[in-house]
Amino acid sequence: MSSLTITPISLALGAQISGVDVSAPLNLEQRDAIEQALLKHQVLFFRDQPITPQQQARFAANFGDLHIHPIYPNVPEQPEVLILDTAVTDVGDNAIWHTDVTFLPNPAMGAVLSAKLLPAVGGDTLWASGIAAFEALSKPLQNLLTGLTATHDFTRSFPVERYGTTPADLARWEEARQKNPPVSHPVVRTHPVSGRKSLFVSEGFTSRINELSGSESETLLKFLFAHATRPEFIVRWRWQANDIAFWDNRVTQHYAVDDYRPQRRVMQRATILGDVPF
Ligand SMILES: O=C(O)CCC(=O)C(=O)O
Ligand SMILES: [Fe+2]
Repeated sequence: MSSLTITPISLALGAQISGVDVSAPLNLEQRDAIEQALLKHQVLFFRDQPITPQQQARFAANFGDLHIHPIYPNVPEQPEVLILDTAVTDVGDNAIWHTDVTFLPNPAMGAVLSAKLLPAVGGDTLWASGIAAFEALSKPLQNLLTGLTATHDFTRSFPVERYGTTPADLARWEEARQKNPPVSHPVVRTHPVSGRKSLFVSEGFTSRINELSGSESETLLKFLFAHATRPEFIVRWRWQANDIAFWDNRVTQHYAVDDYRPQRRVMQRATILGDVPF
């Protein structure tokens, strides 16, 4: 038996987990208990978990292959761990509701984020449950959305104006853009393990609903972006240094509140690849 303690912190999603050392190798029971908790609570929070990039990558790799981000800087000796440091990168693109890397044909199943340096106050992160959002829609709208597909576009969150300011950055951005052409995903995604249905569009990357006219798509997406992020479907996390968040990126979106600058904030993320959404 694993000795995890799971304390829900909101009704739609989010639970705090104690009784495990994330920096150490997990045994099978611990791994499975964490996976079960993730399926149920969608985002897990662990307190007081100082962790090296190597340990973070090892923890994340319990749940799948890791992704190397095309744009964000990474830890040189552990490139699967990216660095979000306000002293290095304009991280403002995370202050928009988004699901990570949905510009990939197989977006992340999850991500593990570690808080390294925090402002005295501010810099919270919010997660929203796409399952709660979908279930709250009326049946007719659920039926309309099921079967539709949407385009997810890398350049919505990584526009050339912000990521191509020097010739070297421009070359990196251009390569990333060519390697990540727009992709289509279902508007309503079925969780590959739990079978639960989730709204799978987000402002960060979703540019249009393919089967609708331009103005229909624009209006419906505007509604869905607002609906998906209603307070009822959200958990807000107030970070302490050495906290770790682990979210199910298949059924959630998140928003990093950009209210603390010019204070510095440093986070590190390991991103776990998932399967092709259906
Ligand atoms: O900095 C944060 O709190 C979250 C940033 C983010 O969007 C991510 O790590 O995927
Ligand atoms: Fe993100």
